[in-house]
Amino acid sequence: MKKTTACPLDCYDACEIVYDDGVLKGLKSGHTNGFLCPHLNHYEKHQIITKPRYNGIEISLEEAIVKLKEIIFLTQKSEILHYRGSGNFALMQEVTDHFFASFGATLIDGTLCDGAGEAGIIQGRGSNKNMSIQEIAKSEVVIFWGRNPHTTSTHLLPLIKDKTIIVIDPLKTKIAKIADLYIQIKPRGDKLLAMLLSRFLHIENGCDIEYLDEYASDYEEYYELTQSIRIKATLEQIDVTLGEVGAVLDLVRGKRVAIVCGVGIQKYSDGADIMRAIDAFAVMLGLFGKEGCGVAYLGESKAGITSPFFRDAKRVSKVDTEFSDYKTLFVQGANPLSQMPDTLRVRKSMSGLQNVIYFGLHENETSEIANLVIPAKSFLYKNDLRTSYSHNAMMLMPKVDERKSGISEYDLSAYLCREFNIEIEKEEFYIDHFKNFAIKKMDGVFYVESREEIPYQDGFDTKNGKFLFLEEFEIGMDTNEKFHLITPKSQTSLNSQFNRENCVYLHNSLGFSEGEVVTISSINGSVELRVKNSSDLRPDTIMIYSGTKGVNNLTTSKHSEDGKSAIFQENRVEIKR
Ligand SMILES: Nc1nc2c(c(=O)[nH]1)N[C@H]1C(S)=C(S)[C@@H](COP(=O)(O)OP(=O)(O)OC[C@H]3O[C@@H](n4cnc5c(=O)[nH]c(N)nc54)[C@H](O)[C@@H]3O)O[C@H]1N2
Ligand SMILES: Nc1nc2c(c(=O)[nH]1)N[C@H]1C(S)=C(S)[C@@H](COP(=O)(O)OP(=O)(O)OC[C@H]3O[C@@H](n4cnc5c(=O)[nH]c(N)nc54)[C@H](O)[C@@H]3O)O[C@H]1N2
Ligand code: SF4
Ligand SMILES: [Mo]
Repeated sequence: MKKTTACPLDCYDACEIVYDDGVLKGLKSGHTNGFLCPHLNHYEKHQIITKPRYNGIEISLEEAIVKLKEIIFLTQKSEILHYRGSGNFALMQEVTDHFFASFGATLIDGTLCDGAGEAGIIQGRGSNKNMSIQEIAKSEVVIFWGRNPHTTSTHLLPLIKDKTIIVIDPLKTKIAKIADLYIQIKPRGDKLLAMLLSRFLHIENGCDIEYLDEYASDYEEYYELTQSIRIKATLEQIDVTLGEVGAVLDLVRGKRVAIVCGVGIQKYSDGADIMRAIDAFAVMLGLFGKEGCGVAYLGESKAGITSPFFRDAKRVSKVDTEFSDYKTLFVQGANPLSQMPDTLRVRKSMSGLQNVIYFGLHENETSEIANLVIPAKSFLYKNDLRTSYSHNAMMLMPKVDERKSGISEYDLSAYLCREFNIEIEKEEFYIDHFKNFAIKKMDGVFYVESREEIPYQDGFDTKNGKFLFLEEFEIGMDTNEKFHLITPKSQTSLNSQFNRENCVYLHNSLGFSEGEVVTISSINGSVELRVKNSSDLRPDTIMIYSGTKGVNNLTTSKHSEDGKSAIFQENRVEIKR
């Protein structure tokens, strides 16, 4: 029998799916027009963990959850850490927070993903409300600024066919190759470029003055700030020409423009300021609150919804978690030994743990070191629902089939709550709680009620309703001779799930042979990888995809200045034969 559900992965598109007797297909009438990406087309072919194990020996699921109970019982509450990742993005995944927080364990906060950019957005606008895919469809010009749509947002592609496309990215992505204008900027140069664009827009009388007077009255002060930038030296530093700056302005002036940003721009300590400077350029153009205009980023997929699972608890950052402060670590839907920054630190910090419990679908670096492995049920075999960052719908994800192996997050939490005398409601109670934030509209689809189709129509959510421009900034670029490292998303994996990449990409001109093994090193560590040559990179930049084993040996566990976020592209690297 056909049943409708939605993809649970942490992806912009949040596809609706029809499940028909073991076959997954995109829902034709859905937000994503009926096609799924390879991750979901091959979803059931990826090997998953079916058998629980303790100290390497297979045990039954019943034995595994009893073992989990014993471990929790025998550890002091203050020595238990619950670490949840974004392997499954649906709302019921958080039910384990309810148990662990009520029990008195420590939980995590901070982010490995979009936090720096989000902080910059909130500083400027007072809130983080996203431009939806439907609004991007109404624009005339789309600027892909540190976003790679052929890999991470394929459902945007049919919507932008006839539009003017500008791409700003150090990597010549597929979209860059077909763009009307492509700027191969130096990594981290975006804040300065955005400020220069604002400055020249003002010089050329291109600002939307009426809009600025009403919603961003400090624009003259901001213009003054942009005047402190030395034009020639800065353009050289970010490797952009004056002609390119002019070309952007020529293409956007008077047009409905969508600036589609990704996480690529903000994997740096000043990621918040970078995002805020891009937002400011959009404000100077008067792009907010209008149809087909605005800035799209990841947004907040849970905007307008309060979680029934939130409890006060001690929380530590997932960016630099000191695992050695704990005896028992419970990892759910995450692979911290690969995806957290500074893997060598993480591994050392985890080495003193008495118990590592891995609760997930696939084997990976973290399941490898776990002494208790509990298989989860995939989204097809449990009840859930989800919202998205790229549109405002709420999608139901009912169980579409039965599978004996694995346990759902709800069932595991309900068991633990029962054993430790913690109250928990029935599963339907929580599903209904979430559903109550949505209303069914004319098209028969549930939408999160409080989310607006076009946000910021009546100004911003700051105290005085006006956009808050940067008042000071640091250049953020340096003269370091080492290579820039970029770590974008791969087409074949979803971070460390599915088929992971295993190479380092170098510019042809560097003279390395295809397949040669090189050592890449930073102040944090090193990794050996095979070379793939590419002419799509800048000669000063090397690329290792997110999810590649060992990539995070190279990255720092420092936080972004704002937003409690990891900064995967802060460190410079060297290449050795
Ligand atoms: N296939 C696939 N899809 C995914 C994922 C995946 O792993 N695989 N991951 C999902 C997740 S968790 C997320 S957060 C999203 C993220 O999706 P995106 O926002 O698209 O993120 P990235 O691929 O990290 O970076 C996007 C682009 O930024 C560029 N970039 C890097 N540094 C800079 C810079 O300094 N300036 C500029 N202007 N550009 C820069 C990169 O070259 C890349 O082309 O994707 C989601 N979708
Ligand atoms: N160098 C570098 N590092 C990065 C990034 C980068 O761009 N560069 N990107 C960062 C970003 S944006 C993100 S979001 C993080 C992601 O990092 P993580 O949150 O660690 O995500 P994944 O690597 O996808 O691991 C997800 C795990 O969830 C499990 N899983 C999947 N579905 C379920 C389920 O239903 N239940 C349970 N219990 N488990 C499930 C899978 O088996 C898998 O082990 O990585 C970050 N790390
Ligand atoms: S990973 Fe993204 S594009 Fe692929 S099916 Fe899921 S939501 Fe759609
Ligand atoms: Mo992410």
